[in-house]
Amino acid sequence: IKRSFHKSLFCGAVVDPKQEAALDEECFLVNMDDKVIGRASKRECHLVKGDQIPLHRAFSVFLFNKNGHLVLQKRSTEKITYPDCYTNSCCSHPIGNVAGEDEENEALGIKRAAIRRLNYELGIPIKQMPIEKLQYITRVYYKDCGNGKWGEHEIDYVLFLQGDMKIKPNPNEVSEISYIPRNDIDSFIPTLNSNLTPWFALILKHRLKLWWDNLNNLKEVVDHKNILKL
Ligand code: DMA
Ligand code: MN
Repeated sequence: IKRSFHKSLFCGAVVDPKQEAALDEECFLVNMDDKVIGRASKRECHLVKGDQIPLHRAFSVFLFNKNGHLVLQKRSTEKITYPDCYTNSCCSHPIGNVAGEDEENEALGIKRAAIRRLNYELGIPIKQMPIEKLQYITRVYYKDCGNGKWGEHEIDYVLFLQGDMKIKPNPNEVSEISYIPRNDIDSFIPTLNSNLTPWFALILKHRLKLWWDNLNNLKEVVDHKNILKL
């Protein structure tokens, strides 16, 4: 397992200005069938009110190198939701103000958003990520109230991507990167000194190994019709 770290000077007592500014981005509100019913700021979409959080559209990228090792990221201390948690390679939301991210045909809008965030969070050059290389696996529904103030309630598009990408993590987003071989995942997770994000924990528990075992045969596991409730 290959790991690389960087230290943050951020103390967590105040809100990081870059993360604060991003709360004004516009996410897509959806119903339980993933039909768009409106838009709301990233702030509104993640604030827990009682036990309610607006349901919105998101994506989770699982990036593998040529050897099939999974890129695991640790979220930075600066993140407002789930800081310092270990999670899959890259996650975010399609954004209303970015042209084309509302395109639903073949999940094109989601794939465009994923390329934008892989470039921003992991520093992967856009040229290394032709859109056809992103494989849309399925959608996952989940809700988690996080720390009671900030949480998640999403229909999450799972995307797989494989290739030897040049990764240069953005320290405002990511504090650590590891490459995990398939056979080491079960022994590696318990050695981590911090929590997993709830969505990564759920996907890991219920589906990831099945999908990973089919990395060279993803057609077998693709389901673009149903939304998996985890
Ligand atoms: C949100 O991820 C998406 C999922 C699947 C939880 P995130 O909190 O990393 O989004 P962002 O990077 O835009 O803050
Ligand atoms: Mn979200």
